[in-house]
Amino acid sequence: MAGNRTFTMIKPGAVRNGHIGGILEQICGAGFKIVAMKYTQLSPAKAGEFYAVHKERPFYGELVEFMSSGPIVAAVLEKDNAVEDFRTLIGATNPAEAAEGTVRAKYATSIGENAVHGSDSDENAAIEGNFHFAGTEMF
Ligand code: 3AN
Repeated sequence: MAGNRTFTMIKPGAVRNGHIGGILEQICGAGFKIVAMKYTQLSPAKAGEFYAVHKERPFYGELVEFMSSGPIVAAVLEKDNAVEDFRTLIGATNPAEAAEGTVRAKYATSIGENAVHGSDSDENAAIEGNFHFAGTEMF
């Protein structure tokens, strides 16, 4: 994937709370184009693999349990400066610190259940997109 792409997941809490439509509307309204998307559920093993970088963190078990607790929406998004602009759109990891109007300020309920994931680098965007999608599923 090129540097103008990022990867996101609408997390199980936001899906359960009925926010898929509101979040997608905000993402598309901010100028992101959806180049891949699926509604799916991660197994605990898959969630653990996705968040392997956090394995040593105290919240890892809780994170894996939460991320595999229900369906998610996974998507690859395209826009100039996608990674940085998307992280600005979603706001800080902790919703209490997220700027007003950001996705996490509007839809997150806690630092653990923070509504959406957004890649933190072009390199990780490519790894994470390829983790969820085959080349034939990205347009
Ligand atoms: P971000 O998703 O903003 O890049 P990271 O990479 O630091 O944040 O954390 C990955 C995920 O781990 C977060 N989206 C959040 O769900 C969870 N997480 C981070 N910090 C905590 C924490 N202190 N307690 C519980 N969960 C956390």
